Amino acid sequence: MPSLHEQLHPTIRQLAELIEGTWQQHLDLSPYVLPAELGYVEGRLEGEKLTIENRCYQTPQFRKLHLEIAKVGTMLDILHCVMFPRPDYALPMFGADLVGGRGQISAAIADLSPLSRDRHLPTGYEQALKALPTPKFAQGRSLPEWGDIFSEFCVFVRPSNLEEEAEFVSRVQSLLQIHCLQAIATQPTPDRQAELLAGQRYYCTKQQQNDKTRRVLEKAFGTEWAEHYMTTVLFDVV
Ligand code: BLA
Repeated sequence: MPSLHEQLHPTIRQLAELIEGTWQQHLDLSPYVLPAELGYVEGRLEGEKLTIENRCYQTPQFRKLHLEIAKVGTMLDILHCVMFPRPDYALPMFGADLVGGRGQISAAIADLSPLSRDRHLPTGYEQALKALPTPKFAQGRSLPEWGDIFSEFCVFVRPSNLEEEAEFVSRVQSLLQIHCLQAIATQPTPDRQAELLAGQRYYCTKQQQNDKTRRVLEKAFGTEWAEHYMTTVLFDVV
């Protein structure tokens, strides 16, 4: 059996490798144990096999680093990644989602989303993000109505060709590099824990409203399983 990684859309596989490589390069990773039975799962969606593979770590700054790849038969390849900060670190939430099918990526989104009460990114992040080249994509997509969690630096596009796919990968690489370097230079602020926890709850509650994700999971695994997975693995509220 070839591994799931080898069967993925090349851009999705490239991004998965880039994310894991960047984590290994900059962060002090230890294992993060997922709830039982949820590391590798298989279900069926309209006769097609849905396979999900999870990679999870924790670090001194992050309570959970989650990289998930999923494949629905030959139709749909998905990369999902979220970096959940420990609430005593005033860090934003990194999130990325790449959804592709039949050779075409239909949705590519990546952001560093603020969790603080004032909904601003820390100054160091703002400066570094403003210094990046402005990404140019022919087909920008508009955010769903739950998308008020994302920052002004969020990129949400349908890449038109291979150059734009590469441009998206490069943007994610920049976001990850900024995030890792800022995070390891950040001192904990335990007095802000309640505020940051509330920000993380708000973020997760909004992401749980993504009906497109929910529908895929419900069709393959049922309503209850989808709810459990979305609230304990994808966007667990601490
Ligand atoms: C969209 N997510 C989607 C779509 C699917 C999934 C099928 C629709 C694609 C399209 O409109 O072209 C499915 N995504 C999944 C599944 C998983 C997944 C099944 O992660 C997991 C098993 N979603 C995230 C994260 C972000 C995110 C971290 O998981 C952002 C940081 C965003 N996905 C996101 C957004 C959309 C989307 C904004 C578009 C939603 C819409 O247009 O209504």
